Amino acid sequence: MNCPHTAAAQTDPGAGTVVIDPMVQDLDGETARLRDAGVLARIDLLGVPAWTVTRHAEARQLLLDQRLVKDIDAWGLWQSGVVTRAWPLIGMIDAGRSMFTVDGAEHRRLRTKTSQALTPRRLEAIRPEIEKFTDELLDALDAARGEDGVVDLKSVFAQPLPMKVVGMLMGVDESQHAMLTRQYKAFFSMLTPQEERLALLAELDVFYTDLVREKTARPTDDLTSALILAEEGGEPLTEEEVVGNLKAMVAAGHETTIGLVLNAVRALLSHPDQLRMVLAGEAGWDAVIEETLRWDTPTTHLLMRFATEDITVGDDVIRKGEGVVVSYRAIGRDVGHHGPDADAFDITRPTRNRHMTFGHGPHICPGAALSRVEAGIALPALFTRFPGLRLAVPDEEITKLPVMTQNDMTAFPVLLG
Ligand code: STR
Repeated sequence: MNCPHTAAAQTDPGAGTVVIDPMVQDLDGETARLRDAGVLARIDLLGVPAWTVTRHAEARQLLLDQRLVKDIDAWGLWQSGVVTRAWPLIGMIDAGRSMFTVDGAEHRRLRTKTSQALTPRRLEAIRPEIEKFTDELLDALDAARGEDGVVDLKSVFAQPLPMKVVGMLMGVDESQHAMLTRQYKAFFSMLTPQEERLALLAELDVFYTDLVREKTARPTDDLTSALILAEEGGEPLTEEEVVGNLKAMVAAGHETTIGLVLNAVRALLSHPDQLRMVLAGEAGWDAVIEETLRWDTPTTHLLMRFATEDITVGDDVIRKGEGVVVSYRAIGRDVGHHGPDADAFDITRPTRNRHMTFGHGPHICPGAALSRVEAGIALPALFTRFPGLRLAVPDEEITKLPVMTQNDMTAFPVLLG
């Protein structure tokens, strides 16, 4: 395979290697191939080899294994210069010092305030604001209907809502939301040339650094200001660490919740009897949210962790220095964990709450409760306001964005009824 992305030429991916498609042409097919490739599978990410774990139990075990770390300097292919900043996925790993890239005691130090700010109890305080954003965006949806009645539920509703919420939490002014949406879209898309991606990441670093300096000078009641202030008796985070946490929060809070809301709407519209059950009160919205999280995970693959020692998993050995991806979408479809019908969307499934889509262990998603609150407000509000909501095109015509790690669609054209 001709690989322009790495410094050294890569050999053909070996037999049994699943080549991850940057264009995401057939996500269900690829998810099934990964599952069939074994508990641990070899994958090819744009010419770069890695392991991926495709089963619930083994992923859980690996996510607790301290021999796997997030520090990119533990990666053999990085140390040897085979992988460089020219590789399009590098921004998913080499993202600056933050709770996303550090382990152990330092990780706890970086993450404590964020997780404390996002507990279900603390989130109750911002529920009214999320409801207000939702109502405003539902009005916008109504107003954005074209002559033919069609409106894009993604760009008008599912995308701005999480941006408004994470923007409010972190203290990012509304006037910057469109810029951030545009930049993250380009960051995640495999169609963006790498020089452009590196340039936009540098621009974002300047933007976030300015924001952190502004909040240092004039603290407000947002989480960015809280991150700047030292813990009682503790070491304050450095500017770089606050910036790292801020950008991780905005990127994660924005991108993943779009997927959750849209994937839930899509699942319900293509399973009308289950939608009827929910609307009749025979099943809860929480069941819809959990089953969507399991069945159509917003994060397809989580990059990456590195082995600091050889790690044996079944018949395979992850060698010291090798990279490990967690393929959450395959894990949600684990028949050993969810039963032989794991590929079916079923909100009454007994295991629907036993997914691991937010991860496990020390790095478990600190925004999990927030995303549940957002989706738990957005979904019922949408279907209450527009009970006749339906897709404006056949479901097969909905296309995925060319994004390798996130499960997101190009657009979601609907008729509001
Ligand atoms: C995007 C680029 C950046 O500036 C910072 C981060 C750190 C957090 C990452 C984010 C990334 C990409 C999407 C992630 C998020 C954490 C959760 C989210 C991986 C690399 C998920 O998809 C689970």
